[in-house]
Amino acid sequence: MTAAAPRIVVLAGGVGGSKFVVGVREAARRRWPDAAGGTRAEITVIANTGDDLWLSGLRLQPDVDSMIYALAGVNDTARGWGRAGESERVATELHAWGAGWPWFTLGDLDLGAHIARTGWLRDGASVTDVVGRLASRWPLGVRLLPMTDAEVDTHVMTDRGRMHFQEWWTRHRAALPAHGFEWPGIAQSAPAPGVSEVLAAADVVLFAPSNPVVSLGPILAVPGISDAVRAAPGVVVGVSPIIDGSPVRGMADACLAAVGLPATADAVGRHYGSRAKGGLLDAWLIAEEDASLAAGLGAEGLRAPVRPLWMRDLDSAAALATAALDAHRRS
Ligand code: FO1
Repeated sequence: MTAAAPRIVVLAGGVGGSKFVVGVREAARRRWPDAAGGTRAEITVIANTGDDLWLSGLRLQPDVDSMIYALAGVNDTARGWGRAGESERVATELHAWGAGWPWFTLGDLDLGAHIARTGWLRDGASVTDVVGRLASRWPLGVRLLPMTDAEVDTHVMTDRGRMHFQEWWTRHRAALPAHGFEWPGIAQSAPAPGVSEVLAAADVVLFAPSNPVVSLGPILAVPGISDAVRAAPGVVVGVSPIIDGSPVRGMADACLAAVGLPATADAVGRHYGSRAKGGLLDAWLIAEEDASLAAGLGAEGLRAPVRPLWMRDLDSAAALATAALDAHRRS
């Protein structure tokens, strides 16, 4: 990476991804401050839209909204999704009408975003435009791009048939045996405007410690994005979402099992692969608890610096982001 303020691109899912992006923003503010309390670094987040869904006539974008709410500091940190100080008057009415899903709650404040988004989409705006308009409400300090303008909602193949990802995740808590995931239409989709360009100009590309199957998986499955990462001129660094055989958060282990991958930091690192060998990463940050895996990954061409990966607060998230930004330096 150059000594000047860098161009940083982060591939990220929702809640875990947004914690990491908040850390990246903080790390950049500390190292490359500007006069206004922000950063001279350019941070672009490419967000997963595979979690998106239509419900009660509204378009929901859970990962985009988690990212916006966390960067704006209006997220519900205790529950892990949605807005802080939320109420559920409309949801109570919807449930009384038998509308929507009884296991999926649309908070009143959150509904404001869904209604605004759906209205703009109905008026003909693209997903990129809508994400930009939602993100402009607060000074987030990052540019937020959806991975694609196409609708490519995740479907899960289960013992009880095919269902939308949100039904499997939220209603069944990912406990229903799953055999795979599909993103109908993704093969015909294209990166959203700006995605290929920011990757081609990036000094560093970071893979957030997001779910490798259903968060980063769809981003990388949009035709052109994996190739753009492989061709990126800067360093590409991933952060393991698995520590000591367990997901840092969420139910990534169920997703990994469904695609036949063990929930280990080295299996996920190999899944992305080393750029030197046709894969995606130059370095893969693994936790101190997984230090014994570093040598094996290194022997296969994937450098695996061992760092503290837990994001407990802003300082630890910024320290992790700094470690990722510095991973190109030999240690
Ligand atoms: N997660 C839940 O566990 N229960 C819910 O009722 C729920 C509602 C919800 C509404 C809007 C939204 O943007 C997200 C919501 N989530 C809910 C979170 C979401 O299902 C997942 O955690 C993410 O999509 C996975 O990244």
